[in-house]
Amino acid sequence: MRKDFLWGGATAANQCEGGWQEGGRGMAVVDVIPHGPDRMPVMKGILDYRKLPEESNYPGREAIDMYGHYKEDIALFAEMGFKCYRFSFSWSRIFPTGEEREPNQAGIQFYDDLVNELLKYGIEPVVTLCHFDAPLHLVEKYGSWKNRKMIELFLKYCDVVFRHFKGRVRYWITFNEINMLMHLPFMGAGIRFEEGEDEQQVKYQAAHHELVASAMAVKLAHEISLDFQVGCMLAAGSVYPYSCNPMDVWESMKKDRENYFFIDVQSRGEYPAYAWKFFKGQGIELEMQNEDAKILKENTVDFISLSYYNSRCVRADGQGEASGGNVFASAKNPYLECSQWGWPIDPMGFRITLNALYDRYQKPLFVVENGLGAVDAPKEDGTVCDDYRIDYLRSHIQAMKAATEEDGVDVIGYTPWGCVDLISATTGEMSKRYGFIYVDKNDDGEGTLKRRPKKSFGWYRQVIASNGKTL
Ligand code: BGP
Repeated sequence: MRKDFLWGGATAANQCEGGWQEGGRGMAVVDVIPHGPDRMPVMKGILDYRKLPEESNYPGREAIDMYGHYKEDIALFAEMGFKCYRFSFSWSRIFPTGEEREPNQAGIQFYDDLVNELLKYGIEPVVTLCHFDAPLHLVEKYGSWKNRKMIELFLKYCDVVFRHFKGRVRYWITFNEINMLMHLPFMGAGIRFEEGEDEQQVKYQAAHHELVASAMAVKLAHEISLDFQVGCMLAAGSVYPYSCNPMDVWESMKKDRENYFFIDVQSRGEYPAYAWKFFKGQGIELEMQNEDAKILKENTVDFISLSYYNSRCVRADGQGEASGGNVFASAKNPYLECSQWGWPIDPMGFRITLNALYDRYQKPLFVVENGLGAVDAPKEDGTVCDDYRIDYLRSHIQAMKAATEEDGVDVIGYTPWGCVDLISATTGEMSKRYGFIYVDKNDDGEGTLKRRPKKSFGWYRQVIASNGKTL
């Protein structure tokens, strides 16, 4: 691994920060996404959160209260030897409605303190600008990313944080898992469908707005500081053909392109030919402005960040058993074991995915999410022996090492997801844990929020200390 490899961990405001009414923060979409059976329909934008029963429970509102615990959490990250920490700014903490002229000083102050705390330990901050938490006011007033107005509001927010954190934050990621917009449009981009709306049309129009906003953010960042590195972020995982039947192979190529589409625009700077043909075939007509093509072309990303949890698999006949895996419908791959939540476990797929992305884009890759969501059962004395998590991470780090050392892929960092236990995005559960640090809280929201290192904590510390040699 490179000497300056960025070992660390990742979280996001929407799943760990809490403090939803502290310091003048405005409401964000995450505050109205409930736990329980209504969660999926709300995240998909087909159930209006305003119609939810009053007693609904919204786990993101308190989450693990990192707002009140960040010093303690960062001290633990430092103890593990983190070189970097990926987290997100909550847009509505800085601009509570998204429309204020001036930022909320208390919000800026919170991130000042957090960033300074990281720097105190020599931990490089990696900031996601928007991770599943569009300001709710903008959803209500403009329909969120359906509306081009969002570009200007997003850039105002970027302008403030880029200038304010210049010299302290170097790595920026525009939109977390930008392709999630296609699967969970409300969570991903604040999109709620109205009766009779053509969902595909709406989603691709919103995607266009995000893609232009992302490119304009790259432009702005580079104008403000030559030192800034700005990346896109893909929910990655190569799609395998179920068999060598050419129809399965073709189907897998099409499925891969549904995801590559976003990065093709953000990294190569233009809509790929297959996308234009697809839009035509589907009757999708995008409203674009004259300057958009130039903006996209001239402001491509500096690096490509990605999450990898599992590979996917597809068969053209649509038959056979289905499998889970982060809302990406997939055929069940008979060669792979699955996690307790039905997500396939495929370290070799990680190597394949890294190679595929590097072949396609030839830009540095930053793995900003990877990990195993599992139930942890603390013993009487509170210790958690999470060998299953260690096994998952070990095999994936081995695969990443093979991709870099044997295949020549340029990977600049690795930040396992949910380095401290937090709320699951897809299920809203606390019991789907990823962390090296156990947080005492259950799915009903009860617990002391006390933090405690798990067995994997010590294991990961020595991985970092040996730059990935001791696994
Ligand atoms: C990614 C998200 C994260 C995180 C992760 C794990 O899609 O970027 O926010 O939640 O998936 O998913 P889950 O929490 O559903 O297990």
